[in-house]
Amino acid sequence: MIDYRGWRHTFKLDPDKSIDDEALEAICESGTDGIIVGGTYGVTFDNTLELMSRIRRYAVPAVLEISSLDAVVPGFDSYLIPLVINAGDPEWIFTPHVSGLKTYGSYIHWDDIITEGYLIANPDAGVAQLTKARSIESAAEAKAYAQVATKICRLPIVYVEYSGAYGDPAIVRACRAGADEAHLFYGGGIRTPEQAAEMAAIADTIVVGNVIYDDLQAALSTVAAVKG
Ligand code: 1GP
Repeated sequence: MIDYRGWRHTFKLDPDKSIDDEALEAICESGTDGIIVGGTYGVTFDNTLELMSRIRRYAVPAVLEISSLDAVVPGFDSYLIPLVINAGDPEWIFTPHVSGLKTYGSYIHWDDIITEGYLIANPDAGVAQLTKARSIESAAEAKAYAQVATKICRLPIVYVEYSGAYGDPAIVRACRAGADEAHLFYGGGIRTPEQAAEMAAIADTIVVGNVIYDDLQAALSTVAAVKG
């Protein structure tokens, strides 16, 4: 299993978005700790395989965050399995996991599986709409969700997901408190070194996604802000 516990910075690449070879090289050789491959819509076996094989030209660790059972591609270093702890649609809690185990159960190397308690904090994110995520009403509630993930379900990771919007540091801090010794990922709306540093001061690992496709240099500047 990949040792994500030492990760401070990651880039998340979406198989449904195009990235040219030069930009991909810059991302993979940026000094980031790892690449997460994942997305909400349009993720297929073929586009995931294609992206993985291109990333594999580089030494950087690569993990797949599974969001579609049709797009489980062998060959990643590890597999992140999200459990959406504030899913409002109960179908999203364990139904996909049961289907996945029925289909792939005998092929799974359990040492390569990393489970994340996924807390969707931006109601406008695609994944919030897909899972009908319940909104987080207060910092106390955010802390309680993180405790559900780590103290009740004993998950090793809490991932605070603000995908597409920069998050509220008070909410992320509350998750930090609730997550206690568990590993805290933060992702969402990081576009500047200052934002990267601010969230990296709270979370163990920050995840930088969309800005890669809008402003590559801004994306690259987040690495030194965290690891510099
Ligand atoms: C998305 O958490 C990641 O799953 C990163 O968010 O794309 O907004 O950077 P952004």
